[in-house]
Amino acid sequence: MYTLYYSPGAASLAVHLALLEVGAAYKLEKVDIEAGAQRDPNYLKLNPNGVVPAMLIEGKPFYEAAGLLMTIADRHPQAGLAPALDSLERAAWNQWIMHLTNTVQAAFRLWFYPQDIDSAAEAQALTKAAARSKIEAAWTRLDAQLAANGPYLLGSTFSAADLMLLMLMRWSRNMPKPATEWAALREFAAKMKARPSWARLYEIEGLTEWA
Ligand SMILES: N[C@@H](CCC(=O)N[C@@H](CS)C(=O)NCC(=O)O)C(=O)O
Repeated sequence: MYTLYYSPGAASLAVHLALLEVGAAYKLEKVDIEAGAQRDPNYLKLNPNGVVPAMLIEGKPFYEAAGLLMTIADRHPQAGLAPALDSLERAAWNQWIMHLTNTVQAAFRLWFYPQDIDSAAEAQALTKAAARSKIEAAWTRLDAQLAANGPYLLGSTFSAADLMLLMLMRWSRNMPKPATEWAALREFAAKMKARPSWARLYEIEGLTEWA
């Protein structure tokens, strides 16, 4: 049994999708980010970084969206979200999830929270411009990858890496140049959104945008 501490559409989304994909039993606890619940002392005991998600696995707290995603994939091998440990596909899977979290997701953090670097308005504008440029450069590379070797990040095999990519693409929906402006990424999103887990996620989290 898992308990996912989530906020609708936040970094918990990929983890929630993975739980749905593997068919695991789980409970949800909503963290009201707007109200600052992520900084509540009780929540900080679960995730001392004061961000969403956190997840209890057999009662013990863990955090970091990409790590949680990989853990779920490994704990439910029958769902096929993670390639075999000694395979080349696994090396590619590790590569993509790490790239998505430490490069693309990190740039999104700066896009959404430029005040992490400096609270002055001018500095925030500079940070956002740099984040946008990093995100768009990443879309260009990911689009080329999918165009040449898609339709998924591992080629013909769907995996947990695709859940991470879909979440990040969704985050770009209100940016000046959303990820769907890139043709192969657009096709990828359409394919991923046709999975039953996507509709179920929207229903449970109460999401409407970018359905
Ligand atoms: N590296 C973390 C980042 C998590 C993160 O930045 N979460 C955002 C929501 S998407 C959050 O909790 N924001 C509230 C805040 O920073 O106060 C992860 O992947 O779990």
